[in-house]
Amino acid sequence: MTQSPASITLIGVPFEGGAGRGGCAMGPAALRLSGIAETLADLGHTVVDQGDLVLDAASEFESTAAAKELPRVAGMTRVLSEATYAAAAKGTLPVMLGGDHSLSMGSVSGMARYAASVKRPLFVLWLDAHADFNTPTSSPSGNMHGMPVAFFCGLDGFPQILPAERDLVMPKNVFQIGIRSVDTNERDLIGKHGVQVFDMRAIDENGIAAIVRQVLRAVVESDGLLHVSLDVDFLDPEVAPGVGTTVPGGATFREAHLIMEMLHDSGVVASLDIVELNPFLDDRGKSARVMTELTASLFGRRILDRQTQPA
Ligand code: 6HN
Ligand code: MN
Ligand code: MN
Ligand code: MN
Repeated sequence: MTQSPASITLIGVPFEGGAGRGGCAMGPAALRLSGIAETLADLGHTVVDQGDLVLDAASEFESTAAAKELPRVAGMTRVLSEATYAAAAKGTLPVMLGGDHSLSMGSVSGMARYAASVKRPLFVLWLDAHADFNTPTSSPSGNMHGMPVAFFCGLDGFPQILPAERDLVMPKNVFQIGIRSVDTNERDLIGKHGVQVFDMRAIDENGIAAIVRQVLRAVVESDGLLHVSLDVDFLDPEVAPGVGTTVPGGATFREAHLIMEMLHDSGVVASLDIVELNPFLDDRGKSARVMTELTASLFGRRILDRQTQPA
């Protein structure tokens, strides 16, 4: 867990096959250059960087307009779900250095398997401008980085990438914050399956702290594990321009920072994805540095020795 000194496994996922444009494959290198491993080690954690995954396409699939680069996405999903499960099963906290958001098909599936093995429910906190709840049937783009949540919740419309008996995440255990861009069919799927979405309006009306408390309460009450998936475009483009799918009106650095501090204090975080960083679009490393700063707060960097007050 993030609270006491943790053993952290950094898993580089230099993958951009799920995105509509190139650049995310350079994400792991930019995150390393911004000092993510050293920053976490300085906080007292044990950090093992296992390097970048070697990714191969799964040749039994075909790329289609509805699921672009499916062979590569499927191959990555298989390798990463194994790597994530293995890192968690040996008692470490996996941190995925992405890579586009399709990688959560693998990381969250691996964590779902791990959570089932220790008989605890898995919750997902999705920090993103987008819901990423499309399926190959609903998607207007065919880009699979818009589909990971639907995949790990087990929605219809995907080919069999992982074994049929794989562990899934219940849509009601998925909490999304920061959402401000949802496609028409995707909105219907969200309503039908009961994903818990807090859009930007909810943040403006309630404040971020009240929302995060509600999420953490749900996890703690059912003794769950929490996977955090942080998309660069959760943040406002002025704060973090290094992403291919910017949407105006995003979270401020202060809001994101407070989320990370509250997550740390909760002690329930079991794994983290850092995704969609596109160094080719970044402004002199600004976004990579912001992601490393936020990760440091999630792992216990604090300004004063003061913890989140109980609700
Ligand atoms: N991301 N909803 C759009 C689509 O193509 O499905 C955008 C997805 C963006 C994905 O930001 O991780
Ligand atoms: Mn995303
Ligand atoms: Mn996004
Ligand atoms: Mn703060």
